[in-house]
Amino acid sequence: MERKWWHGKTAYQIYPKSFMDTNGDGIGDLRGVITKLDYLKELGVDIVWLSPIYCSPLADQGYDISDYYNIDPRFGTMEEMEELLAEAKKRDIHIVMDLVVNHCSDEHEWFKKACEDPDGKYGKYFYIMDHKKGEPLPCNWRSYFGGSCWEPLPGHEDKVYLHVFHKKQPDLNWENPELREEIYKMINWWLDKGLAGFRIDAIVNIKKKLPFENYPADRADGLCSIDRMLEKATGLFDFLDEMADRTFRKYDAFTAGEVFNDKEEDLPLYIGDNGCFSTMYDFAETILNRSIKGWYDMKRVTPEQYKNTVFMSQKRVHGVGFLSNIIENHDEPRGVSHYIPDGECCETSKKMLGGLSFMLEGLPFIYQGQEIGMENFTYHSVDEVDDISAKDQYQVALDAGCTPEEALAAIDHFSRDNARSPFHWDGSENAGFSSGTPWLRVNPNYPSINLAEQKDRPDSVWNFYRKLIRLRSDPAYTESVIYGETIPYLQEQHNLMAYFRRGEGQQLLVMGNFQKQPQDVVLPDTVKQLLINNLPDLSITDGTLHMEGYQFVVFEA
Ligand code: TEU
Ligand code: CA
Repeated sequence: MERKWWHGKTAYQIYPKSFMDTNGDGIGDLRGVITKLDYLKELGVDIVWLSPIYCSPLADQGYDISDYYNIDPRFGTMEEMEELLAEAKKRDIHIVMDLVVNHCSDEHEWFKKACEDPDGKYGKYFYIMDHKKGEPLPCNWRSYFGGSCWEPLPGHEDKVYLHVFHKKQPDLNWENPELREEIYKMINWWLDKGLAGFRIDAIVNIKKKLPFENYPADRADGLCSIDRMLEKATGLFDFLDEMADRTFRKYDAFTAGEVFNDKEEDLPLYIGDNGCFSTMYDFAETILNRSIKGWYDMKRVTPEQYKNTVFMSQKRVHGVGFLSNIIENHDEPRGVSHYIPDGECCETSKKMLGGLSFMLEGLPFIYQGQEIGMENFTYHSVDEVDDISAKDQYQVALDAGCTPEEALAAIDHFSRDNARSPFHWDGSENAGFSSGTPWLRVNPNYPSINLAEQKDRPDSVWNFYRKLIRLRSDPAYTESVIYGETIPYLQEQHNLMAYFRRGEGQQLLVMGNFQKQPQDVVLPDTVKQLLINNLPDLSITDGTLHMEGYQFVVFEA
């Protein structure tokens, strides 16, 4: 595997709408990001991914872009974006934007023109099909956000358009070379501006299995998951390779693919030495226990499942490429609320989870607030929900026969709002996020979980993350922490997640006691110096480590 400049870095995802509001309108903005660059530097971050800030009606919080070449005024101006790039550069921070090109907004001028003249140039930018009222739709795919993925084309009763996400996110037709040219031009325009690269949204969806056809229905609505189509689609890499050649490769840009539904044999094509992306997220743990029925039917992930799944991913990728490791992002519950059993979420367990994920092979992405241990919040009513996906899943649960309380409980845990509530800067009103009314409810636990409280407290979650980042960037440990192979240790021992990172001439041992109860662990006799411990004490007798509940340690070994 070829070594790259970004392998030893630490990345950080900003969800701009909820990061820092500087003008009191309740919406986080680019000025807010600029004012927090020193904070990111202090934490030790090298690469920053900004969720979308392009012009957008925000039907899906910016993942519905109406103008790829401009900044939404709610987030700021192009001048501010340029200032951000320049200020970040001064601090040696690389800025990465979201590339959302499976679809655009229905308010993008391409779609408006397509509605004016479906048979003209722009009609061919989308998937528009003839459809007579009362006749079956072109296919029975269910959009990710619920309902059919076909919607009547505005102004044309006899036509429908495809949207695999929300109806305000019409899919772009990648089969059309003219459309692809538009996309490449736009990507290069941004890279010319000095952008380091992109996180690439929902990219597997750009290749459709054509012609459209039905697959067996998997719910009472008669529709089927998009997954069925993705399993059958072939030829994705023709598009991805062309895109990489025409854009990323020319700039040596950093790219992180949001890849779901990947086929086992495709890993090298995505992230191998000549792959189309630099890296892609490891979602193996993220998708554990998902159910075709919906969120209401999803079970919690056990520590054993977590461990075994992570080890499988690590094995699969070693020597091939570099995955990106996360415990959460803007689409997922807060990692600490999801992977740590209910009632056991505390600073010690938060540090353990962060440590276990951070010490793996791959590039760690911290999602804003993760570094202070932000948690899910509790919904009191469905009216409090903003997330379009959660709204749909509430209805899915009701349709399946859940009571309103059960349906609320399902979205309470999985709603994307959990991760999108504003960042807790301090204990002042609105957690120091905004002087106005925040666009989304601030988690009421901010007086106890906030950055100001944690910064000067040496044993805080925040200071623990800093230690992890420092270890990653310490050149003395590059061969083990960055390039070492992950070798499970005592994998059979229940609720113990332990592994070696074995590299040229050096080895580390990483261990987390993934339960509330203490447990004893026999240490290998190679164990040397202790590098990290999430508790003040360490108790070893006769080569056995007595681990407290959720204790996490890293040794040289
Ligand atoms: O998410 C993509 C996404 O959620 C699905 O593509 C994914 O395949 C599915 O959940 C797996 O089961 C991205 C963004 O991160 C999200 O915020 C957007 O809403 C979405 O794309 C549409 O742009
Ligand atoms: Ca603002």
